[in-house]
Amino acid sequence: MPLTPDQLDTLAGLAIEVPSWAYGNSGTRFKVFSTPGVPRDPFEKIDDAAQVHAFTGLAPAVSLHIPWDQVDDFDTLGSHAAARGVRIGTINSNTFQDDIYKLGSLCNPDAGVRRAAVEHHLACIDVMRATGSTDLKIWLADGTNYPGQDDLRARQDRLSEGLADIYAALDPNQRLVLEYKFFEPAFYHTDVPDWGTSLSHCLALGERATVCLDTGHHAPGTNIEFIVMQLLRLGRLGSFDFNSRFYADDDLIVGAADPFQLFRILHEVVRGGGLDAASGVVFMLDQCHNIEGKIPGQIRSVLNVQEMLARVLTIDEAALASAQASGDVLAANQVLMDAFYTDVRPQLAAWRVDRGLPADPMAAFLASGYQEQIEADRVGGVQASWGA
Ligand code: PSV
Ligand code: MN
Repeated sequence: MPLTPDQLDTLAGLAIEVPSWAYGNSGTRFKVFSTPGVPRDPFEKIDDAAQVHAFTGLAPAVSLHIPWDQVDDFDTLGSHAAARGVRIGTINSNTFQDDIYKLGSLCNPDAGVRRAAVEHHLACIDVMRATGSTDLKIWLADGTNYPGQDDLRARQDRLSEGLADIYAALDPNQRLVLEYKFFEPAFYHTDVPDWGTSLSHCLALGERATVCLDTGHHAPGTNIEFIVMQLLRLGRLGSFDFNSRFYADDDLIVGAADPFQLFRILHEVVRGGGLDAASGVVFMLDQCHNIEGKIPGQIRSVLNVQEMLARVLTIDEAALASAQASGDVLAANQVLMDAFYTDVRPQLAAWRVDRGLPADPMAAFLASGYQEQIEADRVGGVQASWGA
């Protein structure tokens, strides 16, 4: 079924936050390859992110990582973003790169280190105040490598104390978003390994604490759409970190590894009201482009989300409900598959043209000369890279 005008309007509400770190160099522990024209500071990262929005109309916000994106004056960075037609989105804290955090941050056995980690989050809240950002996203690298290394339960108690201090410092219009990950960099256990742990802490903190679901942070075979459904049902899905993976936390382009999984996830988003502005669900990308172009990689990513959402919107929900009610297993499955195999691309191209956007954003960006320009202009200085 083609998309109806109403469904196209729903699609128009899709806003994706792009991560500042996607524009810098990144790699694996084996090698970080250098790409000409890569930004040298947060201002240039915003410039590149703004290109993604200009060509797709899908990416009005840029997520920052502190201290990677530390600047002297965040008011100026916020104005720079506004001048480029985008805004600052989620602020991500980083307590995983200082030496003091070797044994953890909020869960560290040393009270002084725990205090430093809380202070870092308070500094992030100041950045939010300066930039108008409303979400503080916390992902902790905390965990242990060896059984017996530390007291699992004591670490949870320390975590809950630290989170409470941070939550108490938020302004009424700000939220805390707690991201979980079942492994890495700790290999025996992590302190926030799953959505249940994240949710328990959020419930204890208060209603402005929600869960961040990074699609790459689950064991292979996990039914992620079930988690999406449950968190939406409980009103605690704060945000997505979209990416895709074949093996571990690969941070590849969303929808590249398993498009059908993205379709199933987005179906639960739609069913659970996650597209409504009132739901507060933030659609963020958390990706790195190690070998492909950074800006084209981000353009492809936001288009993948839009395209898969459009396919979801073509689902004949009435036919699905009736097949489900009558226990017709194959008919119900067929309704989903028909939508999944619907080619919405020509309709999306026409929809873009109606809104003054290029029919083919990727081709338009490649023809724009922007990439050649930044390669010529950005000489000297130090290129930004993952962790810098
Ligand atoms: C951790 O793997 C993570 O998903 C967190 O969201 C970090 O902020 C991000 O990756 C850093 O790339
Ligand atoms: Mn993430």
